[in-house]
Amino acid sequence: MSDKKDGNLSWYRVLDTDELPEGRVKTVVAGHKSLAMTHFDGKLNALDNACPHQGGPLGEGSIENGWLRCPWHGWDFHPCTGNSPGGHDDGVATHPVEVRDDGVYVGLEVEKKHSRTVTDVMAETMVNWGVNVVFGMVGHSNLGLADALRRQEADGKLRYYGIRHEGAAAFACSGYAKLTGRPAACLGIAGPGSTNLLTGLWDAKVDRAPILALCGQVDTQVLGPGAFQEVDLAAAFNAVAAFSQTTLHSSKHAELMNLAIKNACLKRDVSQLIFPDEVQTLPAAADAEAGKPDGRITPIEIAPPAAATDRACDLLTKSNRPVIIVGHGARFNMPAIINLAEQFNIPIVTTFKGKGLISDKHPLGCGVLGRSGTPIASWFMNEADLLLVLGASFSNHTGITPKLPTIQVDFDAMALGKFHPVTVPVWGEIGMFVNILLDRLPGKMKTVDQSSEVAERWQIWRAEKERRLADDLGKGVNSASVFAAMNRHVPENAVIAVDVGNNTYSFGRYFECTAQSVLMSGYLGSIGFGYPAAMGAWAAAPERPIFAVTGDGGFGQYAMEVTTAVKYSMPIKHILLNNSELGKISKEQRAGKWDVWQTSLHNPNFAQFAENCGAMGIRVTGRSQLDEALQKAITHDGPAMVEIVTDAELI
Ligand SMILES: Cc1ncc(C[n+]2csc(CCOP(=O)(O)OP(=O)(O)O)c2C)c(N)n1
Ligand SMILES: [Mg+2]
Repeated sequence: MSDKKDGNLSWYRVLDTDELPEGRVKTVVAGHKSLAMTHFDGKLNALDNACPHQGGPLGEGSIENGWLRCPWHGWDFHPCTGNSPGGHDDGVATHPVEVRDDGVYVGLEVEKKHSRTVTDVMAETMVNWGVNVVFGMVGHSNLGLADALRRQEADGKLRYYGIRHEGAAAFACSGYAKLTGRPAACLGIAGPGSTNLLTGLWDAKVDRAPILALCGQVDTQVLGPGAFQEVDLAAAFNAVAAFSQTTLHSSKHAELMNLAIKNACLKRDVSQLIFPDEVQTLPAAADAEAGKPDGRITPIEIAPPAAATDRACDLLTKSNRPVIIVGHGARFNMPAIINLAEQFNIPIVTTFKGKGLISDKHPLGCGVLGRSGTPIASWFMNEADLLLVLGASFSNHTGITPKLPTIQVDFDAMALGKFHPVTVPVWGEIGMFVNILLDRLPGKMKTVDQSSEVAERWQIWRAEKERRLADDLGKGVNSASVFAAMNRHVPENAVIAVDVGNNTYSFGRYFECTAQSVLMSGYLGSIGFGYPAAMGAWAAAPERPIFAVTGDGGFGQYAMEVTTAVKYSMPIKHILLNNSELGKISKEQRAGKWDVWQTSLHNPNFAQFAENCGAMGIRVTGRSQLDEALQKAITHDGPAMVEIVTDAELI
């Protein structure tokens, strides 16, 4: 629509001259204003498009017996004057209309310049803290906040991705944080939009990933009795949020955002801010300053207590066959840890969540320990005389033995000796601790060189993997072949977000990492994580190749997010193992002597589905097609799915 200024009026072209027939009403938009245009008694009229009763859209009403009737509750207004019958004073305002040669124009008062709101101040605070990626869905009860985010986006300070299900927003933020250690924000409306965030928030929480949830809420004056979409969000988020506050009229708005982000970052946990609708657009005080992290956040490189490091050094110098076990908590300390391992000939195994923290090609890298691991890692743990556990949480899945002398280092005192006593619990930052060892241990260690054993064990395992490549029961591709093909094609600097299920266990077992980063739903173990987490990884590291590995069951939960990847040109390469069942559950049912029940899946042709969404889709039914399919997907400039029909038995 063209827009012409004239004195204090802006003139907007809203209709073609013959567009609206006599006796009809229609909604038009002029600038940021919605109007009900009527054609009555040969005259075109522009009325405010909100019934004074409850804001009903008069443009969607009808003209009956000479009156414009509100579609919601039947209030009447004169179609030309906007007056109500009987001369009551609750009519609607009208605006000048001109019929010109090129169309119908409405004159509106020149729009006032946007005045800064409290949510503007909070959004400015977010970006000052570096929280500049938001995944979410806009809607009725978050539009004021959304507008503040939009303004940051327009200034190039924030990126916003509109997802198809808020659960994907929270998983995307979790993936973002697991990769970077920094929070992103997820946005939902009151009620269902916010409750949809919960699973992803739990995922972030239990894996110690910082995350910020921004939740719309109904107006404060209707809080309580159970208004439309009113859910007590503080109560609903009580168990998941380490920090949760409602933004009020009288809040210190910048400070609330400061605190929310500070809590998320330092506790590596969930922060939630709730925004009642009308608070979102309150004008900010003239002198309101945005918050910032300066002076609010401490460096975290604290040294462990000297007694603990002394005991740890003592044990290490007496050990002949120590093994280092690294978990996700050591993700950002690997150069120092690998340096330590190399100096003193210490093999490194990882937890599943730590997969890839050391290259499987490194002479001291022994792969993943536990249920999703290789026989190499467990062999070295079993042969060790001392375990040095860095940033791992002793999950069942990993199965770190309680029988060996153990030094455990963690930033969280509660994580030390979590399930059983350890010989030396060391409370402190891993990087600091490792640097102390690098300082103090030279000349004192008497470890045997285990690198030839590492090579030998890998050789045995690789030969076994090779033998499995040919397995074929005529029911689909075997998993060993899928991941052998990924080994040939996935770039070294890729990020791989995996899901949950047999597909993921097989990935853990067969894929060999070099420098790839692997992201997963560790402690929560939620299916559906893989694809949205890849979206989050892309937002964090768009320069890296991004992969998702999922099964058909897990992907089914967030399949529509392929359209999100297409919309925002996220070039995610999705490897989908389609075995037409909840394979892991069938296996569990068999192992538990249950009947196999309700695990079969009725699937679409996923590759065609991806194509329908605007992505590339390739369906692979035999292992000879794997190389070409992967190559094609990887070189495709955009999101691509390789759907592989796999055999549920050959995992
Ligand atoms: C949200 C959620 N619901 C249910 C489960 C239980 N669960 C674990 S694996 C799995 C099956 C996944 O099926 P699929 O993605 O096809 O993987 P497959 O085991 O077949 O490779 C289910 C239902 C879960 N972990 N998370
Ligand atoms: Mg499956």
